[in-house]
Amino acid sequence: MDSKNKELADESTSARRGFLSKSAALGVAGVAAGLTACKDDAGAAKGAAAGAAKAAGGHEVAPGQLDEYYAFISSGHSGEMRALGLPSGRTLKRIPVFNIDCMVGWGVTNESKAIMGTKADGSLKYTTGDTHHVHGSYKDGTYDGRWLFVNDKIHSRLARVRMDTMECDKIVELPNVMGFHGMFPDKCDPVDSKINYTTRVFCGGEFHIPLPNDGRDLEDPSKWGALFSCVNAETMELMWQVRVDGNMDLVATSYDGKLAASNQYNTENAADLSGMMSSERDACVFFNVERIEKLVKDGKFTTIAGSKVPVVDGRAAANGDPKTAITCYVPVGKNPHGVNASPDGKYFVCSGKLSPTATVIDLALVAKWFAGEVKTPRDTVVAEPEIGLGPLHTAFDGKGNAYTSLFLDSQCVKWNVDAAIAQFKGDKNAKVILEKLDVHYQPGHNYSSMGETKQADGKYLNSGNKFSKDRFLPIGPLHPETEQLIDISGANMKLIADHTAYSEPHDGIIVRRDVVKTRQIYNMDDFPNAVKPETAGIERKGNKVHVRLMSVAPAYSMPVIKVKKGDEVTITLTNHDKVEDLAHGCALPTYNINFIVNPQETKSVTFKADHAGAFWLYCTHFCHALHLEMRSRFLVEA
Ligand code: K7E
Ligand code: CUA
Ligand code: CA
Repeated sequence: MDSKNKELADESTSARRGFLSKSAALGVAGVAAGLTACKDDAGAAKGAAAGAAKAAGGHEVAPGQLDEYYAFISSGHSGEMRALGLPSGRTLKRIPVFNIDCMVGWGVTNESKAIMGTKADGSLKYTTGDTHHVHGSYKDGTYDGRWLFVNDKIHSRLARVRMDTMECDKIVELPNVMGFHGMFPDKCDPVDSKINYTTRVFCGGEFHIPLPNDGRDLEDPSKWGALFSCVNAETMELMWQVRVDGNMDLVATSYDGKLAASNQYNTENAADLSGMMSSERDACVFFNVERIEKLVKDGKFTTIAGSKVPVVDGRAAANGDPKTAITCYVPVGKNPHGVNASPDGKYFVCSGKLSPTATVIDLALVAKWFAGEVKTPRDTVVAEPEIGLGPLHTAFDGKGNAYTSLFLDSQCVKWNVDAAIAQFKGDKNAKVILEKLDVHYQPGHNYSSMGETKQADGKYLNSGNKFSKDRFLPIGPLHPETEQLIDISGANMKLIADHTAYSEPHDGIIVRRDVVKTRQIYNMDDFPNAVKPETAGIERKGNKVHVRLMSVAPAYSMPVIKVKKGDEVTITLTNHDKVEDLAHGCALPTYNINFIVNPQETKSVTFKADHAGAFWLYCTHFCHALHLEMRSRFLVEA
């Protein structure tokens, strides 16, 4: 940094302090009051905890008090992930993943583009996304607070979000997969039970395609196929893929790490609607993870075209002997949607969609089938109760009850798993259906508090409804979705709140707040390109100009930045403010640049200075009473 810049930085710091102390003394500045309040957040959180407990029973969380749970949800074709507080339903954050977000600059900065993936010319490879399923990483059967994973159905990508910063840090594209829909992390290693945490993420491919999809077999869909993929959770690289018969939809994993499964609505391998509905039963396909990895290790795999990922054959024809099979196709109700693991680790429940049933599959029996001790895959089914019309997804309360969304009935049905098993065995007095509650309207996923962990606590159930119709003030043709919160702690389900959601959340998880440990301020040294006083300033190499900028409220380190028309300009901005919540923006008119930097964070952008003139580089994020004055002149000489 040249001495002038340093002077400016020092000056702006002291100017800010001077301003703040003065305004605080006068008692006029909301900024100053806010900053002071931030410092005592430990005490504030304690008070809020007591308050939240008091508010139990209702969904209202009084001002200044904190929610008991986070909900992390998908957003469908808006391409992001969202964080809400429950029970209030307050939106806490939109986490851009596959979409472009000009508030934070996701898809604008060099760093986010590198995560999203670029073409040779540096532009984004994709600008659209379709997120359906969010799941957290596990340890010992419950969330470890490390990562969230989310799928992109359109471009078959898996993304990872760090839970400490709630930002996406990696995205991988699955080769030879189209319509990557269901996804679930594993909870344990299949062989080494000491590895009792997530190391793999399983991904189901929904649409069958020519393999490879290079123009061959266009007229013969019977030759097309779908792949089940495994991604290394740490490196986010592909480990292996399995070719299956039919398609895949949702994915579930067992607590012992040995099994993963996907429901299949197109066992017919059909290419049109009537064909996909032609069989009376479809399937839930189970994967024997240990055997798959043994095949891969022994080199018994192929690869597809340019991909190096090992592909093993999981089709029924290649898996006739259960003792060596890597897949087991369990017949379930027609065109199922959804497969969910019960928190006691014993069962997977697969809903019928076109059959009014849910199929309960006993995982111990699946393991026995793989050992050659069970006659047919269908013998692993221990219950198949009739529960209502259009059953899709099932959540659990940890007390033996299941809650299935009924799309056609617009209801949530509560049923008892043990009673369903007793009924299946012939007990005519078994009371399977406990209650049906109307939801508004046409529910897709539902999900319960901690319900996909061993710590399912049976407090809340969220019903994500696809149609809201008359539920909210009209806003034109496109209605919001309804998210409805149901209290499931008592004998009866109680609908306690509606809130809107912008289209279109599918699945989510409800996580106890103590699981989530966030960082409020970055470490400057986490960013190798951080701009420090000694490196700040402008550097030219031929027509490449690097502007190394620092921000300290309410100024950037350079009041004037001069470049020449035609230069390739990189602006790297490090926010030197250390105060929690003190982010700055960086917008450059005409040049389509807009991003923010959080405290101690560094981001960069690169662009061609192809318009001569004066452009005000200004702060977009309200940071200070002199926020509007926080701007520098970016001068492009003709
Ligand atoms: Cu049912 Cu994509 Cu999980 Cu939508 S999926 S609801
Ligand atoms: Cu810096 Cu607004
Ligand atoms: Ca079917």
